[in-house]
Amino acid sequence: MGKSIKELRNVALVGHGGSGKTSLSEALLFAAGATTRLGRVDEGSSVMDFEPEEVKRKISITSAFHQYPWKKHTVNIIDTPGDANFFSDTRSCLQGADAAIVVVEAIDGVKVQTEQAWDVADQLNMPRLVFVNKMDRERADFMGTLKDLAEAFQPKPVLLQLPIGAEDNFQGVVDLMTGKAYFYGNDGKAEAKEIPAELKDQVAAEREALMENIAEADDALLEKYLDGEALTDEELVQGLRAGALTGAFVPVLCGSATKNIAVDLLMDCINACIPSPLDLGVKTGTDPDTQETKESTPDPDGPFSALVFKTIADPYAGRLTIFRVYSGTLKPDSSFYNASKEAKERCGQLLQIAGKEQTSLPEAGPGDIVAIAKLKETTTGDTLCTEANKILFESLEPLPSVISYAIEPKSKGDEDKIFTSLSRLLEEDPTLKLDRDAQTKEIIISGMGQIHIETMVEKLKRKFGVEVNLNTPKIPYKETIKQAAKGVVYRHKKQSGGRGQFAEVHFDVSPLEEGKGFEFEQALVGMNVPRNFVPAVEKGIVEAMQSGILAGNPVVDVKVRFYDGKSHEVDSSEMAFKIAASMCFKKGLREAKPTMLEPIVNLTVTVREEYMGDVIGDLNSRRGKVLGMEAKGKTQVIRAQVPMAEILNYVPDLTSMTGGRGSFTYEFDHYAEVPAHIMQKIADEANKE
Ligand SMILES: Nc1nc2c(ncn2[C@@H]2O[C@H](COP(=O)(O)OP(=O)(O)O)[C@@H](O)[C@H]2O)c(=O)[nH]1
Ligand SMILES: [Mg+2]
Repeated sequence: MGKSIKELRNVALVGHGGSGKTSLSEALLFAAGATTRLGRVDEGSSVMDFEPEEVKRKISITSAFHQYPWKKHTVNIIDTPGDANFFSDTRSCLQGADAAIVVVEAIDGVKVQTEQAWDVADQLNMPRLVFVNKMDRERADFMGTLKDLAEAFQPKPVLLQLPIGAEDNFQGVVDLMTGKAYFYGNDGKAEAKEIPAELKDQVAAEREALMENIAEADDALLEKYLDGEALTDEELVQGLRAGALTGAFVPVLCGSATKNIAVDLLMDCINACIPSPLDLGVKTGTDPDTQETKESTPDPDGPFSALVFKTIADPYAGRLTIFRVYSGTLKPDSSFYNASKEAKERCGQLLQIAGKEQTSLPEAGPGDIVAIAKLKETTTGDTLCTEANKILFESLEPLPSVISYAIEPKSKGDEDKIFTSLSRLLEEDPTLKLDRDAQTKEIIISGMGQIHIETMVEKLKRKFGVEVNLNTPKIPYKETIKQAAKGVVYRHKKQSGGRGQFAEVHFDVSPLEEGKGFEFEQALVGMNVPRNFVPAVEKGIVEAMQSGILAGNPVVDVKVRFYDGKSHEVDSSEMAFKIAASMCFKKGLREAKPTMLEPIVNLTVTVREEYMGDVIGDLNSRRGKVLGMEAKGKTQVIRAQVPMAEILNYVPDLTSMTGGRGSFTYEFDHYAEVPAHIMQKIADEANKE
């Protein structure tokens, strides 16, 4: 299709999980003739939710791409996941769109994920439309939903339609712009009819309100309107577009995705009220060499520039990089520059993604969303450009991971495979983190939530044939001492026929400052111990330090002064001294008030004001210390220090405490002594093993 940039639209569907984004995508594609049957999430026939993990759960896990033609326009749609577990992908993919269609249910209206998506659209300064879906469902309440929207959001929602009927009786909508009533049959085709008598007054009032809203967004129109002159249809259409583009207001439409009602009107509105890449104008970045501000113009003849907002790991086709072009034209089999990685890249085919299908494109210009396979260096968030005209765009940072599991292969020996295949999955999902704990030796995988990690495990099996178990990670406790033990003596003596074993060592064992680790001082005088046994003594201590006397954790921050001992001409050996040293060290620990240390993290919790009391109370019960609070708009940021062991399960707990209106990040800070009663529990647990 010959397309012009002016007639190109890039929209992302966002909103809470289950609001009908994927169903609406299917309806858009079907109504525009881009698909031949209406895909259904419930029947697993959706072209957008095609990944097996999505079909199984009937939810979107990763953003999907498609496009449709409508009345001379080409529209790229990005169907994003609504679930908090996958919100990082939603955020990232919003960067590929020029506007957001916020899908809400006519039943429950605004939910947490609606707010979060709205916030990201704010952050990206993105125009949006609201589609009130599921008007056919029982309890559908359009005006109630509108009230909900108006209370929750700025810019203000402005009605473009009124529904005709609701629930079982939802038949269509009145278009307030044209004053026409559209009734829909089972085939999704509209028939224009008289406005039902009972709606006439409401239509007149809402049309007046719409005109006023449009006029208010434009000074010239406002003047005319205040003078009592009616705005022409053309003025209304232009004013509506202008107001929607500048974000003076947010147009609200309604319908039913699964019954395909009023979806064609939504498509008209996407054409009419969403910016083209030309409307967006220049995209600002920086010159990586001079750090000066630089701009990309949506000109197909300019230098090429693009932002990568998603990567897909495919075990067969390799890595797939998805980006949005801001300027210039890219051709297949050409080379370009990755300004973020400071690396040259070469591409083969340019691909357009439509659900799970990929077709090759002859070229890609401003506004296009394109995929390239097998780039070497490029990852999500990178800016692509030309080496002669370098530019760097800002991109949203991936959200920090908040939940960790220890991952182990089901079959022994698959450990390396876990690492190689997981690192491929990490490429497509920057919120996943992989680590090996130096102390516990566990492989730790971190992510956004339990379902996030579980779907990753399923993908690992499906894509790479690796099966794993998930466990609660072990806490890397440490052991140390609180006071010195002077003159600790241990004699190792064994006489079992033939040559015996004999060694005696005298130690002072004393605590060191936190973080100092281990210090060994050789302070022998006289010839009681031949000096060639000293290294064996140190080795014996170092080995004993691997496993403390309380619960077998590594011992830290201890000094041993080796000042005397005894030896035997025949029976003393390195082995004997090593054993003596190790036993003497343990004896010393026992006499030196041994204790256990646990990792403490710095925790930052962001919650709505009204939940602050509950969250702080809960932190106290987790042995947390609240360090401070700070108000940020309607939210409070709480900073606290909490033992790591107490926040292993914080994700679901915070979610249930705050109805999902809370988030947190944490990072390791220091080690601190474990309270005695808890120490006993840890020791009992460890000694059971
Ligand atoms: N009755 C009714 N159900 C709908 C409508 N749109 C979606 N659904 C159902 O709502 C559920 C969630 O839909 P889905 O498209 O997966 O929502 P998403 O999570 O926002 O992508 C599915 O069971 C759909 O069949 C609608 O307009 N009317
Ligand atoms: Mg979905």
